[in-house]
Amino acid sequence: MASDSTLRPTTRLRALLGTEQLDFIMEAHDGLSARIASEAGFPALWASGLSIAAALGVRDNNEASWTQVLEVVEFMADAAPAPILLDGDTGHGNFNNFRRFVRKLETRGIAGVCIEDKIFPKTNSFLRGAAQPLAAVDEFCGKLKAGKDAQRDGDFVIVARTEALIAGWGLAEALRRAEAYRAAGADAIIVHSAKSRPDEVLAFLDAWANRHPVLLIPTKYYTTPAEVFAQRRVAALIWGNHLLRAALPAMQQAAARIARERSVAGVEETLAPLAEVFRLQGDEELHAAEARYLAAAPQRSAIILAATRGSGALHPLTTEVPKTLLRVDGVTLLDRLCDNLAALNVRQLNAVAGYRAETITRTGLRRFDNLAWAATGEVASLACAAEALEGPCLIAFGDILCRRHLLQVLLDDEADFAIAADRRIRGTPVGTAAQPRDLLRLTAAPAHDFLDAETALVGAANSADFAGYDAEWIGLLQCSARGTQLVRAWLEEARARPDFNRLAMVDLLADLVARGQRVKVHLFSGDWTTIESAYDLAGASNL
Ligand code: SPV
Ligand code: MG
Repeated sequence: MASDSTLRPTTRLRALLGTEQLDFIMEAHDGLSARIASEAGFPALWASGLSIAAALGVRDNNEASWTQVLEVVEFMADAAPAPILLDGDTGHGNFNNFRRFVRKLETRGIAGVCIEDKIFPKTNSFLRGAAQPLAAVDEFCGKLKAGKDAQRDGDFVIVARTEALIAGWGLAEALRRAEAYRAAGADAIIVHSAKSRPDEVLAFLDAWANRHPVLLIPTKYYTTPAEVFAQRRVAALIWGNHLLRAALPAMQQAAARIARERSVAGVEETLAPLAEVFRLQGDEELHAAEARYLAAAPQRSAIILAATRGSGALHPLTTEVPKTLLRVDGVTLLDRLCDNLAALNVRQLNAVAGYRAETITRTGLRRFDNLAWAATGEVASLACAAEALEGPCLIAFGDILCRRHLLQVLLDDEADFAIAADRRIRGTPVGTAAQPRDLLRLTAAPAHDFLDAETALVGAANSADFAGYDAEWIGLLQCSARGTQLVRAWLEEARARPDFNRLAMVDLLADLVARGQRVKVHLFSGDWTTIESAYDLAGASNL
């Protein structure tokens, strides 16, 4: 019954105290050691004050505050199914502090607490034990009663530990105290001893005559066979500090050897493999939970059209590289776009290269070459990457610079076709001829030009005459899986057109709309630019 994991930890610990058989309770001091002890099959754990303090790097003198202890035992309870009996030292104050402590332990899933009849701040029983003052019996009994009255779960266990033998007050005093604590409501008694022989403990057990459950901590009289205690119907033996002490030489030897050898190669095979660390942390459960609860990450891809050298105005800058490799603040347009897309979970990045194609070598970027780049347009370039048109896909110009949120809005859009547009059509520097732009006509131009908004496309063209247009295309087309297939089919069909090599992406957009496809338009204000001149390049830093 004690190991029935459907029962509350409190109920399991209580049952363990009541059985005829001798049980073994293992020390643990953090979540990891609690899990290890629990896996080893111990039906309950002793959250040792000594070990918790040592693991925290402090002394067993109440140097760790009671709230810090609470934090530790909460990790332990979360990590291990076995019920936890906390070494509560002296109860962290008087009756009032103790009853509050009991309530808090219950909320953290702790099954029981043991308090000892010493004075706060206590010292470990094996350090100058004979010099340690004991609490007044009445005061300690009041503390036990307050704890029992405070517990909300009737099965929560409170163990009273007498230090009468440790302090050298003798058997009669140990018996007197144990009886007083039993009468005050303690669920079990611990009589502690620092002797290497069990005689005084056995004398206690014989006189006690099993009138109430007893637990022992045979740290010093460890050579006594457990059978001796089983015969006297001791409820449980607590192995008080052994996992902590097992870890110490392992850590010390590994640390010394690594320092000495200036390498970890020598110790590697003596260490737990990382896989064991992950197993103990429960990674497998998380992995399974992710499959259940996390939406599958969308398989996003992008095709970047990066074949152009750029207009004549840029030629002094693009002698060696295509336009997409021009740098703004030291980073190429292509890298910046790819980095942003990668940060937005776009896994498959493709680019169509043309002019100086061999200079596009970014790792992880799949390159398609448009060998006829000098005589063809954007659509012909896209057709070179037709086989990459699979699943949701973003088609992007390689010469744009835009803020990441703009990409995010499009990538998150599940419409078959979604594009980004700027309500402000970029001007042309004074004294130069008006440059043709990718212009859009929209169903309804929003009232404000400073708010991001959403509308739909009516028509599109590359034109130097802005009249009748509502916005400029930002050079980004997000297609759903279905949209991508439609684009692929459209490209197949378009290849037969006599003007195929001259087609621009806006022609594709216009044709989609003409065929009744809805092209959703996200309107932005600024937050992007294309590079068409050294003037644009200089201004791009501001973005
Ligand atoms: C502890 O483990 O912290 C104990 C047992 O209280 S002993 O160290 O033996 O006092
Ligand atoms: Mg202790």
